[in-house]
Amino acid sequence: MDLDARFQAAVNIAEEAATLALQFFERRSELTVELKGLQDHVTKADREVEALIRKRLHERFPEDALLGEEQGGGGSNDTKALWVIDPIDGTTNFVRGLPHWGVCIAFCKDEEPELSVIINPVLREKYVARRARGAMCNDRPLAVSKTPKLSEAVLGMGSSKKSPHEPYVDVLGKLLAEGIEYRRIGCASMNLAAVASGKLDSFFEAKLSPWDALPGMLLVKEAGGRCNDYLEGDGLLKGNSVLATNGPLYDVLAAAFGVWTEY
Ligand code: LIP
Repeated sequence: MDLDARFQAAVNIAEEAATLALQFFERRSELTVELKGLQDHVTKADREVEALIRKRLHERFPEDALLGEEQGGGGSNDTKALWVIDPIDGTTNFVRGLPHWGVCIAFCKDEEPELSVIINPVLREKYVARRARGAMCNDRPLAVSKTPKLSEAVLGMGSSKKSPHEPYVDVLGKLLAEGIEYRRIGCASMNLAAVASGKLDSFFEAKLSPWDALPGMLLVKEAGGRCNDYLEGDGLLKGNSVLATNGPLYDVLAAAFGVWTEY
């Protein structure tokens, strides 16, 4: 299987898709915003960007399976060669004109993430990662932070209507008592890119889909970070929680958030 060809194709396709997404972003007042659920938005931009990515990937690698936020796919028997696509991660930010959103593509071979690309065209940031070959932003190597303790940490936090809000409030209160600062960016991939870049020390969200999680988690791992095993318990099909850290903070945060999963 030619992973080098797939990596270069993913970069080129993500760049073309990000250009289209940015055109929609600049004309977002013309978009009709639909609701998939409470505070869960979708527009023509999401659908057309995903359609473009799918078209280009199928043209190049017709034998590969595709799993995307808007069109689905990727059944349990499609794990040998699977593309995972979020055409616009951070749709709520996108429709409101906030800059924290990204076009996300990852490729998994036998359920092992091999490569990922995340592009934020507003901030002009292109993140790439290859398994066992590192992570970069705009061709510069990424490295996680070295923050050793919670009282010095800035944590990324995410939540949605996919999970009850009580645990989020409860655990956040306990962490604030430990001295943390936190940021609520509203886009999983941009949180994970910030962890990989050393700008945040960790990111947690109780339930995320694979297209939100896998591209950025590979970035964090390849930048020297430590993450939970997202794919355990059939995460690729059912989703899972995400804890991505700089390493030194993993155990204390896994203990704090571990209570979360017992709710
Ligand atoms: C979003 C994630 C975010 C989560 C939202 C939503 P989308 O992805 O990036 O972390 O809290 O509920 O899932 O739907 O904008 O691609």
